[in-house]
Amino acid sequence: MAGLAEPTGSRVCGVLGKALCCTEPAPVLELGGGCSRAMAEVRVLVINTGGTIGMVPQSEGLAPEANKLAGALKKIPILHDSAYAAKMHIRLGTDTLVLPHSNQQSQNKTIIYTILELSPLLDSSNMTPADWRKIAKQLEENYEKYDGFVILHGTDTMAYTASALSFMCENLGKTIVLTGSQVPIYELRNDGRANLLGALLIAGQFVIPEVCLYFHNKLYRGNRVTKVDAESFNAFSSPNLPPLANAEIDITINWETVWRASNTKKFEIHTNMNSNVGLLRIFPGITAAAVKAFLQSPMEGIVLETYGSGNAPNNRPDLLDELKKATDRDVVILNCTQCLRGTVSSLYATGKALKDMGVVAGADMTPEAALAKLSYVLGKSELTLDEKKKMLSENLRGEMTSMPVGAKITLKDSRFIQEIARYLHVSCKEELAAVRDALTPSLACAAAKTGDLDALKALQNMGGNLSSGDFDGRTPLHVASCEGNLEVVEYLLKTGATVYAKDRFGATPLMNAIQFRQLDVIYLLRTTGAHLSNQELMNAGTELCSLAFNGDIDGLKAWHLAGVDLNQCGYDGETPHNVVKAAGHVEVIEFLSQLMS
Ligand code: ASN
Repeated sequence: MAGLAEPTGSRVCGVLGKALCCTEPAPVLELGGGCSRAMAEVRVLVINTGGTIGMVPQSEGLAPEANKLAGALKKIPILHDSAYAAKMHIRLGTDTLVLPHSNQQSQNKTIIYTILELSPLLDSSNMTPADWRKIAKQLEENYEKYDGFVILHGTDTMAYTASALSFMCENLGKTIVLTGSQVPIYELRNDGRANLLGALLIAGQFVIPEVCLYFHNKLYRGNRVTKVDAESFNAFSSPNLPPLANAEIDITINWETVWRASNTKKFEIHTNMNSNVGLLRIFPGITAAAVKAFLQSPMEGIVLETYGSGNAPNNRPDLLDELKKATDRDVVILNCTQCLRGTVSSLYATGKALKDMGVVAGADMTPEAALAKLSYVLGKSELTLDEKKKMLSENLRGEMTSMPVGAKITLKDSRFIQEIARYLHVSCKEELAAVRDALTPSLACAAAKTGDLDALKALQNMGGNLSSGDFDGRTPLHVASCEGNLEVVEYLLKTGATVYAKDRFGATPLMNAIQFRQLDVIYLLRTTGAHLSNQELMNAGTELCSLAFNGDIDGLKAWHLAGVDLNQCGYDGETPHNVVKAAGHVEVIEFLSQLMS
């Protein structure tokens, strides 16, 4: 992102498991030497919806105050580097701030963040699905303008919003982090500063294509959390999934847990959430009349919060009858446990009774995630009832633990890695995994270069992460895009490679594909949501004129496919069309004229 500011700072890398680049850090074996790298700039949008983090005491109690946060943050040195901001070539808007550089390993990017305040700011207890929609719309509108997103939100219903957004954001490729605090950021002792700082560092530096929730030094999958404490700073728990990241001395991302898309579709939002859904928690002695009343029309789906591993009384025909009548009326019932940990199963006869009447098993989903999923799936009016039920039982965004299909191939299957491990005298599982992780980026990049799909599959089967970058942050997707290995590009995208990975020179796979005029690859990357940055789009004019001058029609086609306006002027104010007319390349003149007509 040239033009914003000259890159400053350098750091030393080379230690096992440290964060090195914007995608997965390539774990490297400790070889003794280090490498210095310049800081790239990234943009993060902070959508402020309200919550305690920005509240001030008012006559009725704590409530959010509008138009205050950005100004206040500018006065907090750990959240704004005013000297750096003053040095930048472009003027920052009043709501744009710069995160200071830190000497810790955890920061390898200059994070410039803009605060967008929604109106009115809300205590999250006042939020409704209309507010989820409002947030989703902002994400859609700003998706291509920013590298990552932070959503400031009250803690009371943050788990519901995080769950809802995880479903509403389809084919997500960028990091979205919800955070907030238990004490306002304006107070002397507060958790807001640390939470905002951690969320910004993660959203700005890592491509974790999920709706996450960051709180008290931990990054969770948003649809796995529940608020468990109204008084502690440690307010959230993710009982059935370990954190995606831990922010200790370093921010360590648990890359194996990060959810990966398995398609090549573009980001879009689904806003048609069905409101005729609800949560029904059974309890000993619940009356059939209460259940009947709850299931009345217009109710279209409920999450039934049952005991233990999904059990409801099977000695209560009156109750079961009401549930049966509802499923017969096509009301969808999704079974979740009241327990914090564990999953719904048909281990007990009391659980099987529900399954037999067409109740969908919700595995280990939280009630918040189950409700949001129900609202999302029932909002898909184009689907049949059976399709909706099937979708509810499937793992859509990592919200549930699905049963493993087939045995997993282990490290033991790789003779090559084993040989290297033997040579290096490593034997325990962890050391072996470290060798694998250190070798995977180089091996995968080599396989991507030669188009060796089998080698890539083998690396993936043994648990290697095909999204890791090499020493220069170049991922297999960068390499395959340069080479035009379409099959490999497709495979990598389907196994979760991110199109937003930037190498140490700031280049994305899309930029690489343009440089090497790989038209098919450009098309596929674009379908998957790849786009050029504002800066790249703005700087294209001169390059286009040069291509026009040289009669390089494939080069022009590549930029066109990548979404660039071919009428852009170069540095001297000439359009590519004027340049090519002067140079007299007939084929290019025709191509540009066709585009203009
Ligand atoms: N009532 C507040 C909210 O959810 C609680 C908080 O943010 N800590 O907006």
